Amino acid sequence: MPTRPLSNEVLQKTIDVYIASMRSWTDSAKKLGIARSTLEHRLKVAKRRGMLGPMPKALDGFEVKEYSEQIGKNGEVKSRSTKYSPEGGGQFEVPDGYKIKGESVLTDADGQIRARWVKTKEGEEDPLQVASVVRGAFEGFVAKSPNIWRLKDHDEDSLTVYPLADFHLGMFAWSKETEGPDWDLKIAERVLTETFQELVERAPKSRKAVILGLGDLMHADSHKNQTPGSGNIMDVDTRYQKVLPKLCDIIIQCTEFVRHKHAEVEAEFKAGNHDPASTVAIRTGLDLYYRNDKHMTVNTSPSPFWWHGFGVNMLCGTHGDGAKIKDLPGIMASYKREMWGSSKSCHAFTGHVHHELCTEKDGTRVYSLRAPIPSDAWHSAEGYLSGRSMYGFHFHKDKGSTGRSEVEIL
Ligand SMILES: [Mn+2]
Repeated sequence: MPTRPLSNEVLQKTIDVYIASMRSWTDSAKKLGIARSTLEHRLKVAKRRGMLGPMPKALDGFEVKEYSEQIGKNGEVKSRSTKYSPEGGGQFEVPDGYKIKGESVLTDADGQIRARWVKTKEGEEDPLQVASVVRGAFEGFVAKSPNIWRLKDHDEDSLTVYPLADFHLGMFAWSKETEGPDWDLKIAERVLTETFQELVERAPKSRKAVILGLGDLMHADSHKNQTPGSGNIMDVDTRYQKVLPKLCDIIIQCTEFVRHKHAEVEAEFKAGNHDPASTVAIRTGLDLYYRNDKHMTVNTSPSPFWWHGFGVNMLCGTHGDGAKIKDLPGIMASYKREMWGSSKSCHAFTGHVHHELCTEKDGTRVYSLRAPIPSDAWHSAEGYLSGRSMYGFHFHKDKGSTGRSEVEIL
């Protein structure tokens, strides 16, 4: 145990008793109720602190280091010189997380401690303390990776189609003007990826999946910020050179969610009226990104139509600005006669008008899908208001359509 330094108060009391007892060690020790050796030790400490004279008493925490007297011709004391130094360090405190392993002391001839070495080692870790430290470190941590686990028990006979329609990335909406939510590149990235993640989490565990880009994923097709066809000026958040790479990031992020959940994934991107040139870049970018992934196929067909046969199902997709919805069943039958002939359940997906519609003609269903974005100033002024959703459509190779998943954005 570390020794507490003797207080000046105790020493002064000892000196007083010692002087009153005519400097008798035996009497003083008896009166103080201490051993002679203790008395001797106290007097030595008192002397070092200058309490017994003839030098001035040391200040608290100091002791006499050197004392000298200059003697005159007649043997009288001419002057006295006293040097003081700190009486040694304060109490040693064990650092947090450490415990005392051992101690060594250096004493002088009088047994007074002149130096002390305290050996410490790291204390044994308290598991509860470790747990609380780890918990603290992760406070406020938001996981970047999705809560989607690679599945081992896929439904071998099922397919999920995830249409990505009308992101109009780069579109800018100011709530004060549109009476709807604010929208810009940053908000779009967050809302689109979070919604799509939820959609994938909710989808059934089909072995196969298709990411179907239905066009107008970009709002502007160049730095001119006009619609490529009619040249209408658009409200654009930022530079084309910034928006296109951001769109590729968002699509890759969405594709990664799908790649995690499903075993075999295809992606195909159809051009919209807003982004015919950018769609070529998106296809090329994705194709290059996944060129070494054997579970991922990016189809780079420049056709405005997507075709897919899956068991009894025939599926088709196109942006919706070209072929009319009512004509799509006929187009499916004419362009892909064999697929049409062997199918029993036919479905076509479109975007473009940003609101939901499902029409059926001659047994073929044609879906027009909502966009996941709010209205811009022009659509708002025209009163073109629609709800916002992202979808997944599910098919069984023998049973046809098995329903859909939808996440609404409110
Ligand atoms: Mn469009």
